[in-house]
Amino acid sequence: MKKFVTKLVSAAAVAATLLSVPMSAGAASHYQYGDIDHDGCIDSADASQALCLVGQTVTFKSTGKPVKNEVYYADVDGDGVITKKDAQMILHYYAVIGGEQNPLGDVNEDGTVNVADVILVNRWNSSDKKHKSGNGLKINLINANVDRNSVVDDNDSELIMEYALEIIDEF
Ligand SMILES: [Ca+2]
Ligand SMILES: [Ca+2]
Ligand SMILES: [Ca+2]
Ligand SMILES: [Ca+2]
Repeated sequence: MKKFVTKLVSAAAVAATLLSVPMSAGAASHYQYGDIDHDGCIDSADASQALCLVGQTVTFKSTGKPVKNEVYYADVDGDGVITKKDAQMILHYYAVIGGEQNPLGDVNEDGTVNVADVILVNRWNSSDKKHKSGNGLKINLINANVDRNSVVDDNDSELIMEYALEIIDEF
C-alpha cells in the first residue's frame, strides 16, 4: 500500500511539473475544466474545492447560455450539478496524468481512445442541453478537453480523431 501511495504521489508530482511548466508562460489566463481555482493546474486543490461546491448547480443566463464560473468548470461530468463524482474525476485525472495511463482523449472512460470518444464529444458539442441533467451523456470533460483551453469543441474532437487514427501520438 505504501509503495502504491508513493507511486501515486510521485506520479502526481510529475503531473504537477508537467502541468506547471507551460502555465508559467501565462497560459493560466483561461479557465479549463477541472481547474476550478484557475491556477493553471488540475490538482488536489481543485478536487477539494469541488467538494466544497457539492450541491451547487450550473446557472444559465436568460439566453440559455451557461454562466462560466467556477461551478461550470467544476462540473466535469456535465450533468449540471456538482457532486462527489466531479471531485473524484478531478482527483483521478491528477493521479494518472503524466503516468502510463494518460487519460486524455478517453472521453467515455473505457480505457481506450477510439471513435466512440470522438462520437461522444460530437454529441456533446451538438447538444443544446450542455451542463444540464437529462442530456444523457456520460462524458468526462477533463479528458475531452485535449487542447486544454477553456472549451470542449470541434477542435478537441478533431484531435481525438487524429489520435485514434494514429495520425498524432500525443495531445
Ligand atoms: Ca487548479
Ligand atoms: Ca457534475
Ligand atoms: Ca474511450
Ligand atoms: Ca478544448
